[in-house]
Amino acid sequence: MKMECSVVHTENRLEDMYNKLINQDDNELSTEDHSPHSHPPTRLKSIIGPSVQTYRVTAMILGVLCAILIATIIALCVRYNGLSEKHVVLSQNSSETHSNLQQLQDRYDSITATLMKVQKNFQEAVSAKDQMQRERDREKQTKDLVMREKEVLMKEETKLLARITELGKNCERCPVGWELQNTTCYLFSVADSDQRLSWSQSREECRKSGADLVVIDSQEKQEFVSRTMKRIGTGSRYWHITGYWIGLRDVHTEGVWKWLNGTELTRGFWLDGEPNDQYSTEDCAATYPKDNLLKTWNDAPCGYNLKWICEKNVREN
Ligand SMILES: [Ca+2]
Ligand SMILES: [Ca+2]
Repeated sequence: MKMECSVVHTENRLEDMYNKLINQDDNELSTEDHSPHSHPPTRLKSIIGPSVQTYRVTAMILGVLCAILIATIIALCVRYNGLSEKHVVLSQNSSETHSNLQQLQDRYDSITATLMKVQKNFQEAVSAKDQMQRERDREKQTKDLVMREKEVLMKEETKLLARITELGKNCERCPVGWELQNTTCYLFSVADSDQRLSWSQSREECRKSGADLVVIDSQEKQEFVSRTMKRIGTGSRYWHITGYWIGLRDVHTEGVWKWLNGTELTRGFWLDGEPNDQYSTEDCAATYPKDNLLKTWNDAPCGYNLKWICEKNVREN
Protein backbone atom coordinates (compact mmCIF):
# COMPACT_ATOMS: atom_id res chain seq x y z
CA MET A 1 0.00 0.00 0.00
CA LYS A 2 2.80 2.38 0.76
CA MET A 3 4.29 1.63 -2.64
CA GLU A 4 0.99 2.56 -4.37
CA CYS A 5 0.82 5.76 -2.39
CA SER A 6 4.34 6.57 -3.43
CA VAL A 7 3.49 6.04 -7.09
CA VAL A 8 0.44 8.26 -6.84
CA HIS A 9 2.47 10.87 -5.06
CA THR A 10 5.12 10.75 -7.76
CA GLU A 11 2.49 11.11 -10.45
CA ASN A 12 1.03 14.13 -8.69
CA ARG A 13 4.44 15.68 -8.47
CA LEU A 14 4.93 15.10 -12.20
CA GLU A 15 1.62 16.87 -12.91
CA ASP A 16 2.71 19.71 -10.66
CA MET A 17 5.96 20.00 -12.54
CA TYR A 18 4.08 19.82 -15.77
CA ASN A 19 1.76 22.62 -14.69
CA LYS A 20 4.70 24.70 -13.53
CA LEU A 21 6.40 24.23 -16.91
CA ILE A 22 3.18 25.23 -18.70
CA ASN A 23 2.86 28.28 -16.60
CA GLN A 24 6.49 29.20 -17.15
CA ASP A 25 6.17 28.63 -20.83
CA ASP A 26 3.05 30.71 -20.98
CA ASN A 27 4.88 33.48 -19.27
CA GLU A 28 7.70 33.24 -21.74
CA LEU A 29 5.33 33.10 -24.69
CA SER A 30 3.45 36.10 -23.48
CA THR A 31 6.56 38.05 -24.26
CA GLU A 32 6.72 36.60 -27.82
CA ASP A 33 3.15 35.96 -28.85
CA HIS A 34 0.15 37.44 -27.07
CA SER A 35 -2.46 35.72 -29.25
CA PRO A 36 -5.01 33.81 -27.03
CA HIS A 37 -5.76 31.26 -29.77
CA SER A 38 -2.25 30.31 -30.65
CA HIS A 39 -1.07 26.62 -29.95
CA PRO A 40 1.56 25.74 -27.23
CA PRO A 41 5.02 26.29 -28.37
CA THR A 42 6.82 23.42 -30.04
CA ARG A 43 9.88 23.53 -27.65
CA LEU A 44 7.58 22.88 -24.66
CA LYS A 45 5.98 19.92 -26.34
CA SER A 46 9.28 18.47 -27.24
CA ILE A 47 10.41 18.76 -23.62
CA ILE A 48 7.26 17.62 -21.76
CA GLY A 49 5.97 14.90 -24.12
CA PRO A 50 8.70 12.23 -23.77
CA SER A 51 9.28 12.94 -20.02
CA VAL A 52 5.69 12.33 -19.05
CA GLN A 53 5.55 9.14 -21.01
CA THR A 54 8.78 7.96 -19.42
CA TYR A 55 7.42 8.75 -16.00
CA ARG A 56 4.21 6.95 -16.74
CA VAL A 57 6.05 3.82 -17.96
CA THR A 58 8.35 4.01 -15.01
CA ALA A 59 5.38 4.40 -12.69
CA MET A 60 3.69 1.45 -14.28
CA ILE A 61 6.84 -0.69 -13.94
CA LEU A 62 7.19 0.42 -10.36
CA GLY A 63 3.54 -0.41 -9.80
CA VAL A 64 4.05 -3.86 -11.26
CA LEU A 65 7.17 -4.29 -9.16
CA CYS A 66 5.23 -3.15 -6.11
CA ALA A 67 2.50 -5.62 -6.92
CA ILE A 68 5.10 -8.37 -7.33
CA LEU A 69 6.75 -7.28 -4.12
CA ILE A 70 3.45 -7.28 -2.29
CA ALA A 71 2.59 -10.65 -3.72
CA THR A 72 6.00 -11.91 -2.69
CA ILE A 73 5.57 -10.47 0.80
CA ILE A 74 2.13 -12.05 1.04
CA ALA A 75 3.55 -15.36 -0.16
CA LEU A 76 6.39 -15.05 2.32
CA CYS A 77 3.88 -14.22 5.03
CA VAL A 78 1.83 -17.27 4.11
CA ARG A 79 5.00 -19.31 3.99
CA TYR A 80 6.08 -17.83 7.30
CA ASN A 81 2.72 -18.63 8.84
CA GLY A 82 2.98 -22.19 7.55
CA LEU A 83 6.51 -22.48 8.93
CA SER A 84 5.33 -20.98 12.21
CA GLU A 85 2.62 -23.60 12.47
CA LYS A 86 5.16 -26.28 11.68
CA HIS A 87 7.49 -24.75 14.23
CA VAL A 88 4.71 -24.85 16.79
CA VAL A 89 4.00 -28.48 15.89
CA LEU A 90 7.70 -29.26 16.02
CA SER A 91 7.94 -27.46 19.36
CA GLN A 92 5.03 -29.50 20.67
CA ASN A 93 6.62 -32.66 19.30
CA SER A 94 9.92 -31.61 20.87
CA SER A 95 8.18 -31.09 24.20
CA GLU A 96 6.48 -34.47 23.94
CA THR A 97 9.77 -36.03 22.90
CA HIS A 98 11.52 -34.37 25.81
CA SER A 99 8.73 -35.52 28.11
CA ASN A 100 8.99 -39.06 26.74
CA LEU A 101 12.76 -38.89 27.05
CA GLN A 102 12.42 -37.76 30.64
CA GLN A 103 9.99 -40.61 31.31
CA LEU A 104 12.44 -43.02 29.70
CA GLN A 105 15.22 -41.55 31.84
CA ASP A 106 13.07 -41.98 34.94
CA ARG A 107 12.29 -45.55 33.97
CA TYR A 108 15.96 -46.17 33.28
CA ASP A 109 16.87 -44.77 36.70
CA SER A 110 14.13 -46.87 38.30
CA ILE A 111 15.30 -50.00 36.46
CA THR A 112 18.90 -49.24 37.42
CA ALA A 113 17.92 -48.84 41.07
CA THR A 114 15.90 -52.06 40.89
CA LEU A 115 18.83 -53.84 39.23
CA MET A 116 21.22 -52.66 41.96
CA LYS A 117 18.74 -53.84 44.57
CA VAL A 118 18.45 -57.19 42.81
CA GLN A 119 22.26 -57.45 42.65
CA LYS A 120 22.49 -56.64 46.36
CA ASN A 121 19.86 -59.26 47.15
CA PHE A 122 21.71 -61.70 44.91
CA GLN A 123 24.99 -61.07 46.73
CA GLU A 124 23.22 -61.47 50.07
CA ALA A 125 21.68 -64.71 48.80
CA VAL A 126 25.11 -65.94 47.66
CA SER A 127 26.59 -65.05 51.07
CA ALA A 128 23.72 -66.83 52.81
CA LYS A 129 24.24 -69.83 50.54
CA ASP A 130 27.97 -69.91 51.36
CA GLN A 131 27.15 -69.64 55.06
CA MET A 132 24.65 -72.49 54.74
CA GLN A 133 27.23 -74.52 52.83
CA ARG A 134 29.80 -73.95 55.59
CA GLU A 135 27.24 -74.91 58.23
CA ARG A 136 26.30 -77.96 56.16
CA ASP A 137 29.99 -78.93 55.91
CA ARG A 138 30.37 -78.53 59.67
CA GLU A 139 27.23 -80.60 60.22
CA LYS A 140 28.59 -83.23 57.84
CA GLN A 141 31.89 -83.29 59.70
CA THR A 142 30.03 -83.58 63.00
CA LYS A 143 27.82 -86.28 61.55
CA ASP A 144 30.85 -88.19 60.24
CA LEU A 145 32.51 -87.87 63.63
CA VAL A 146 29.34 -89.09 65.34
CA MET A 147 29.11 -91.97 62.88
CA ARG A 148 32.72 -92.96 63.55
CA GLU A 149 32.10 -92.76 67.30
CA LYS A 150 28.95 -94.77 66.80
CA GLU A 151 30.90 -97.44 64.92
CA VAL A 152 33.47 -97.52 67.69
CA LEU A 153 30.72 -97.77 70.30
CA MET A 154 28.98 -100.51 68.31
CA LYS A 155 32.24 -102.46 68.19
CA GLU A 156 32.66 -101.92 71.93
CA GLU A 157 29.07 -103.00 72.42
CA THR A 158 29.74 -106.16 70.42
CA LYS A 159 32.82 -106.87 72.50
CA LEU A 160 30.93 -106.17 75.71
CA LEU A 161 28.07 -108.43 74.67
CA ALA A 162 30.56 -111.14 73.84
CA ARG A 163 32.24 -110.47 77.14
CA ILE A 164 28.92 -110.63 78.95
CA THR A 165 28.15 -113.89 77.23
CA GLU A 166 31.57 -115.18 78.15
CA LEU A 167 31.17 -114.00 81.73
CA GLY A 168 27.78 -115.66 81.81
CA LYS A 169 29.37 -118.89 80.77
CA ASN A 170 32.21 -118.34 83.26
CA CYS A 171 29.71 -117.80 86.04
CA GLU A 172 28.37 -121.17 85.29
CA ARG A 173 31.67 -123.00 84.75
CA CYS A 174 34.50 -120.83 86.20
CA PRO A 175 34.87 -118.96 89.51
CA VAL A 176 34.16 -115.24 89.53
CA GLY A 177 37.02 -113.28 87.94
CA TRP A 178 38.34 -116.21 85.95
CA GLU A 179 38.51 -116.36 82.15
CA LEU A 180 37.04 -119.31 80.27
CA GLN A 181 38.82 -120.64 77.18
CA ASN A 182 37.65 -123.96 75.80
CA THR A 183 37.59 -126.24 78.83
CA THR A 184 40.05 -124.29 80.98
CA CYS A 185 39.56 -121.45 83.47
CA TYR A 186 42.32 -118.83 83.69
CA LEU A 187 42.99 -116.29 86.41
CA PHE A 188 45.06 -113.18 85.62
CA SER A 189 46.11 -111.61 88.93
CA VAL A 190 45.12 -108.09 87.99
CA ALA A 191 43.11 -107.14 91.09
CA ASP A 192 44.52 -104.22 93.05
CA SER A 193 44.63 -106.51 96.08
CA ASP A 194 46.98 -108.85 94.21
CA GLN A 195 50.56 -107.97 95.08
CA ARG A 196 53.38 -108.89 92.76
CA LEU A 197 55.02 -112.06 94.01
CA SER A 198 57.94 -114.35 93.28
CA TRP A 199 57.49 -117.31 90.97
CA SER A 200 57.07 -119.75 93.92
CA GLN A 201 54.69 -117.47 95.80
CA SER A 202 52.64 -116.99 92.69
CA ARG A 203 52.38 -120.71 92.14
CA GLU A 204 51.27 -121.10 95.77
CA GLU A 205 48.50 -118.58 95.20
CA CYS A 206 47.29 -120.61 92.24
CA ARG A 207 47.30 -123.78 94.23
CA LYS A 208 45.12 -122.15 96.90
CA SER A 209 42.44 -121.96 94.21
CA GLY A 210 42.90 -125.55 93.08
CA ALA A 211 44.92 -124.41 90.07
CA ASP A 212 48.55 -124.03 88.98
CA LEU A 213 50.64 -121.66 86.90
CA VAL A 214 49.57 -121.71 83.28
CA VAL A 215 51.17 -124.08 80.78
CA ILE A 216 51.22 -122.50 77.32
CA ASP A 217 51.86 -125.46 75.10
CA SER A 218 50.01 -124.32 71.99
CA GLN A 219 49.78 -121.23 69.78
CA GLU A 220 46.07 -121.02 70.51
CA LYS A 221 46.72 -120.70 74.24
CA GLN A 222 49.57 -118.24 73.59
CA GLU A 223 47.31 -116.01 71.50
CA PHE A 224 44.53 -116.22 74.10
CA VAL A 225 46.89 -115.28 76.92
CA SER A 226 48.45 -112.44 74.85
CA ARG A 227 45.07 -110.97 73.82
CA THR A 228 43.82 -111.14 77.40
CA MET A 229 46.93 -109.31 78.68
CA LYS A 230 46.51 -106.60 76.06
CA ARG A 231 42.86 -106.19 76.99
CA ILE A 232 43.73 -105.86 80.64
CA GLY A 233 46.56 -103.41 79.95
CA THR A 234 50.07 -103.11 81.25
CA GLY A 235 49.19 -101.54 84.62
CA SER A 236 52.60 -99.88 84.72
CA ARG A 237 54.84 -97.76 82.55
CA TYR A 238 57.84 -99.97 83.51
CA TRP A 239 57.64 -102.91 81.13
CA HIS A 240 59.84 -105.23 83.27
CA ILE A 241 57.20 -105.34 86.05
CA THR A 242 54.25 -105.82 83.68
CA GLY A 243 54.93 -109.53 83.21
CA TYR A 244 53.00 -112.57 84.48
CA TRP A 245 54.68 -115.70 85.74
CA ILE A 246 53.94 -118.88 83.77
CA GLY A 247 54.65 -122.50 84.70
CA LEU A 248 58.00 -122.75 82.84
CA ARG A 249 61.55 -123.01 84.31
CA ASP A 250 65.09 -124.14 83.53
CA VAL A 251 66.15 -124.49 87.16
CA HIS A 252 67.44 -128.06 86.78
CA THR A 253 69.46 -127.74 83.60
CA GLU A 254 70.35 -124.33 82.24
CA GLY A 255 68.80 -123.82 78.89
CA VAL A 256 66.46 -126.80 79.18
CA TRP A 257 63.01 -125.35 79.76
CA LYS A 258 60.35 -127.58 81.22
CA TRP A 259 56.69 -127.09 82.10
CA LEU A 260 55.31 -127.89 85.54
CA ASN A 261 54.01 -131.21 84.26
CA GLY A 262 57.59 -132.20 83.40
CA THR A 263 57.23 -131.91 79.62
CA GLU A 264 60.07 -130.15 77.84
CA LEU A 265 59.42 -127.00 75.91
CA THR A 266 59.15 -127.62 72.17
CA ARG A 267 58.12 -124.17 70.97
CA GLY A 268 58.71 -120.96 72.85
CA PHE A 269 57.22 -117.54 72.22
CA TRP A 270 60.22 -115.57 73.40
CA LEU A 271 60.91 -111.92 72.90
CA ASP A 272 63.81 -111.20 70.58
CA GLY A 273 67.10 -111.87 72.43
CA GLU A 274 65.40 -114.00 75.09
CA PRO A 275 65.96 -116.18 77.00
CA ASN A 276 69.32 -114.64 77.83
CA ASP A 277 69.83 -115.89 81.45
CA GLN A 278 71.20 -112.49 82.35
CA TYR A 279 73.81 -112.66 85.15
CA SER A 280 73.10 -116.44 85.15
CA THR A 281 70.16 -115.76 87.43
CA GLU A 282 67.17 -115.99 85.12
CA ASP A 283 65.57 -119.45 85.39
CA CYS A 284 61.84 -118.67 85.45
CA ALA A 285 59.71 -117.58 82.50
CA ALA A 286 57.16 -114.77 82.37
CA THR A 287 54.91 -113.41 79.61
CA TYR A 288 54.40 -109.66 78.90
CA PRO A 289 51.74 -107.57 77.12
CA LYS A 290 53.18 -106.94 73.65
CA ASP A 291 51.85 -106.01 70.22
CA ASN A 292 53.31 -109.14 68.68
CA LEU A 293 51.17 -111.84 70.27
CA LEU A 294 53.71 -114.55 69.48
CA LYS A 295 56.76 -112.82 70.99
CA THR A 296 55.99 -112.11 74.65
CA TRP A 297 58.23 -114.32 76.84
CA ASN A 298 61.28 -113.41 78.90
CA ASP A 299 63.39 -115.31 81.44
CA ALA A 300 63.71 -113.48 84.74
CA PRO A 301 65.09 -114.20 88.25
CA CYS A 302 62.60 -116.48 90.01
CA GLY A 303 62.62 -114.25 93.09
CA TYR A 304 61.54 -111.27 91.09
CA ASN A 305 58.05 -109.99 91.96
CA LEU A 306 55.52 -110.14 89.13
CA LYS A 307 51.84 -110.88 88.52
CA TRP A 308 50.86 -114.43 87.58
CA ILE A 309 48.42 -116.51 85.54
CA CYS A 310 46.66 -119.57 87.01
CA GLU A 311 44.76 -122.24 85.13
CA LYS A 312 42.48 -125.10 86.03
CA ASN A 313 39.90 -127.21 84.33
CA VAL A 314 36.27 -126.05 84.29
CA ARG A 315 33.96 -127.21 87.03
CA GLU A 316 32.12 -130.42 86.38
CA ASN A 317 28.36 -129.91 86.52
CA1 LIG B 1 68.33 -119.75 83.06
CA1 LIG C 1 65.97 -112.47 80.34
